[in-house]
Amino acid sequence: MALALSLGRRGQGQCWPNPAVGCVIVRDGRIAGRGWTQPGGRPHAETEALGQAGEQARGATAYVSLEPCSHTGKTPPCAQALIDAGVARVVAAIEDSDPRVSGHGFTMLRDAGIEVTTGVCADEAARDHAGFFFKTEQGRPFVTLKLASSFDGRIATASGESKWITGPEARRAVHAMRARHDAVMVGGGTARADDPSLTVRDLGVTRQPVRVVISRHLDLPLMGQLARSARDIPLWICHGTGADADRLRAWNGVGATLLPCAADGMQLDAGDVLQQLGQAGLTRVFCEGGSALAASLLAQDLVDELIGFTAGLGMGGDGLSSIGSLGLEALADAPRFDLLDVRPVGADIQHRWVRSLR
Ligand code: AOF
Ligand code: ZN
Repeated sequence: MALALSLGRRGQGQCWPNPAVGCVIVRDGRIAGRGWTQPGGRPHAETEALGQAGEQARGATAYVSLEPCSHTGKTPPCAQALIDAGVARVVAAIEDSDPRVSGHGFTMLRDAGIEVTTGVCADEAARDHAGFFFKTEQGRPFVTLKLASSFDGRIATASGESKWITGPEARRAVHAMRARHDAVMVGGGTARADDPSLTVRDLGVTRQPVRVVISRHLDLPLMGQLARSARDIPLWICHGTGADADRLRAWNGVGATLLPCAADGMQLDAGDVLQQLGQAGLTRVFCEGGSALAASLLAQDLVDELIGFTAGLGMGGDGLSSIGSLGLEALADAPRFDLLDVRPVGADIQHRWVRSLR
């Protein structure tokens, strides 16, 4: 199952709106087939592994990181494929949250006389599939917030200088993280200040993550890197319903996808933005700031994983804080996270945190 889980993770960021599943077929103690969900979400992991195993699947055990599907979509159900291949036993990590499948896959297999074991490495599978589970159960994607800052949590000097706070190794680690998410998201302020391209570079990815920019008034540079590449790499802009018609036309003209979202005071409502992104199929979103967007997400308890890169330099209280105002009075109201792991990356420190259930 550990192998099935790690094969499945190869598909993260590549197979939305579907979950990234892994499958290993074992016959007489030897691996006969390995598979994972393919880019775009199909073929499914089981189909891939069964194709490799061929006749070896007869009497074999299939290890799958998610319940095999039971619905007929664009492809026939994986549960049926496992039955037809003559698999004797299926070991699954966790039940599928898709109402078309949820439990029916196991029933189909058992009804066909296949021995089914579930719940193996369920906690790890729940983490790996968190994006897909969030989308099907809450309608929004899993959100990772990345903040790269100085020792004192600043992302720019008072004059706005921000390149570069962390070193090249940390930036390469960020590109690898982008690749494992369906989308990279920034606020309009960051898009204006940094003119980012938000692509994955030097890692040989086949499917670039969608670039998402949150900008209520659509006041973004039409000459920038995002606009220039919008025909080749998806660019989605979440904007307010009152955005200027000429700007809407212009962004439509450069190839951006426009998603109208509800506003909440001066800004877009982060909850509605995420619902729109979930509806559009995204399961895992990697937010890279800036401080205003980070604050809106945190204020609404919408950050599931927090990744910090901290550099060994101090920028002082006149620098821009990585998280904008939260208006907190009591420390008890501060969004709290539990430490997952820490590692040095080049000259910087990477620390990962998960939303605390306390
Ligand atoms: C599996 N193995 O590798 C994946 C599964 O749109 P379709 O027909 O491709 O079906 C998508 C659904 O299939 C998705 O919502 C989820 O329930 C399941 N994904 N199932 O057996 C896989 N990716
Ligand atoms: Zn399937």
